[in-house]
Amino acid sequence: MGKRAKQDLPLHKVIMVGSGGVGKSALTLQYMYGDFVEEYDPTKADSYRKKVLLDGQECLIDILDTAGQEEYAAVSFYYFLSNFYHIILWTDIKLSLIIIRDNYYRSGEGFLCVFSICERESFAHTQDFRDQILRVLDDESIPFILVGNKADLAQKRRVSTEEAIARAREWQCTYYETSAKTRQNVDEVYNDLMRKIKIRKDNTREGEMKYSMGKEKISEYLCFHELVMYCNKQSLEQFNKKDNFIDLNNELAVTTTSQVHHGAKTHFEFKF
Ligand SMILES: Nc1nc2c(ncn2[C@@H]2O[C@H](COP(=O)(O)OP(=O)(O)OP(=O)(O)O)[C@@H](O)[C@H]2O)c(=O)[nH]1
Ligand SMILES: [Mg+2]
Repeated sequence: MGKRAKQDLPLHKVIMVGSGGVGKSALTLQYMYGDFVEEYDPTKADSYRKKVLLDGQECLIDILDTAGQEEYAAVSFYYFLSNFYHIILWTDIKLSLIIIRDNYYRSGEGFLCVFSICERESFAHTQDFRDQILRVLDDESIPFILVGNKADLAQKRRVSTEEAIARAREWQCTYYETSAKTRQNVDEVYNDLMRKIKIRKDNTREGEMKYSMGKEKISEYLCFHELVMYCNKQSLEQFNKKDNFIDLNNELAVTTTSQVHHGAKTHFEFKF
């Protein structure tokens, strides 16, 4: 790779969505580190960044690996909030979770919507994820790929390739079958999504994404018990290194992880 500074490289932001246990983390870790993780450790929210070559050009990929099991996202969010509130109503948390999830989605430039070919329920849930994403972004042309994972477990298949292709055709998106275990189609699916993101940016004025979030829009949400952290670019970069926030439009950070507030208190202003 060349000597170009990391901050000059184009950055493509990918979000992994899908039900719990379908292999979002396993795919991410296989792509990032070339490892397959056998154990199932449900995710709260993790983000990864890596310098990659896409069609001979250096770029950065940012992957946000989300929680498929809502309880896990809720638990981490509860611990985070409980540092600020003594009494929190569960309904507030549920509402806040939806808002946080919506903000996640707004920060994404492309989505991998993953199900397990061995589990029909996870295939059914892809419709919910698709609906949520389109509701938030209001943009049918958002780069989006349907991913049928665990293709190595052919004897346990419960969703046919034809059925998945039919859904992808209906959504006018691409369908891949992957295996985080054998690495089948793992690089291909991330590269294809980055290509779609890049084409879209190239076609949009100065690479500005239509769904970038403005401060005005954020303020609409502040009437809820949402934690939104305003910060300057320097603090954002500091926290970037800790991998525990979501970069929104280069000036806003929202997070559900409990670790953040320890360092963040001095740097961020909390608004409710
Ligand atoms: N055989 C096989 N097992 C897989 C594959 N992908 C994931 N698994 C296994 O499935 C289990 C769940 O994988 P995860 O990657 O943790 O699932 P997840 O979608 O991140 O789940 P949440 O974080 O709860 O949303 C783990 O035990 C993985 O080892 C695959 O392609 N093939
Ligand atoms: Mg996970």
